[in-house]
Amino acid sequence: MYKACLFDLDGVLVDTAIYHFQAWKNLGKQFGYELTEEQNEQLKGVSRVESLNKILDWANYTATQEEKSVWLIEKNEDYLRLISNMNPSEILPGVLSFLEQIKALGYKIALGSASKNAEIILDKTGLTPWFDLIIDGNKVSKSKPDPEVFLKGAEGLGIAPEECIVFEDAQAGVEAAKAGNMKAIGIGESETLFLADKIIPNFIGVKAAELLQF
Ligand code: B16
Ligand code: MG
Repeated sequence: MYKACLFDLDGVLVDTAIYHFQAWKNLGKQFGYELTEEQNEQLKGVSRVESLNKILDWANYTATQEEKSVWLIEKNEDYLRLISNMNPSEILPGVLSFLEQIKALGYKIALGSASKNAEIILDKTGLTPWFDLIIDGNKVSKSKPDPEVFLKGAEGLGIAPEECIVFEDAQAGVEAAKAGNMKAIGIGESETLFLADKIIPNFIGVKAAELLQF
């Protein structure tokens, strides 16, 4: 009955959260703020502009529109520098075997990421050929937990939302999948992903045919 798997990128297929963290930390120093790892957790799956707004809130800093525009560009330039050496070794453990299994089982595969840099990351890690469709931050106007990114994925594949399974590491992403009438498999901890239909810690040793039974 299920025909497509829709994957979030950061935190599911690759771990770019460390690079986002470094780039936001570097930026925070400009207004004297030290971002913590706990706060970085809350930025997972959140768009670039919303992430900046959250950090400014935590720092209690009222920025002008001009400052914000400059900082968004600076953060992204820093991030692009940090990911410039990414390579296939940064694909998270078990992911390639899982993709092989679902391809063999006949599932369509799409990306549903908030990142505007998703295509660069997929290319650098060699993941691009696995995808029938890529929906990223450049193709949506509403951020997760709005289901737009996943609904566009289903529509682009020509598959009903009810026949799609989403893989997400962020609470906002799981909410987006559920709001889109899809099954959600959380990758990570049950404390944050409790709304998911199933939760796995990672893809190591996962048998797709069993996991995708609902
Ligand atoms: P960018 P995902 C998200 O990707 C990241 O988790 C989040 O930390 C980041 O702020 C967002 O992409 C936007 O990324 O600045 O590259 O456009 O988890 O939805 O794949
Ligand atoms: Mg993510």
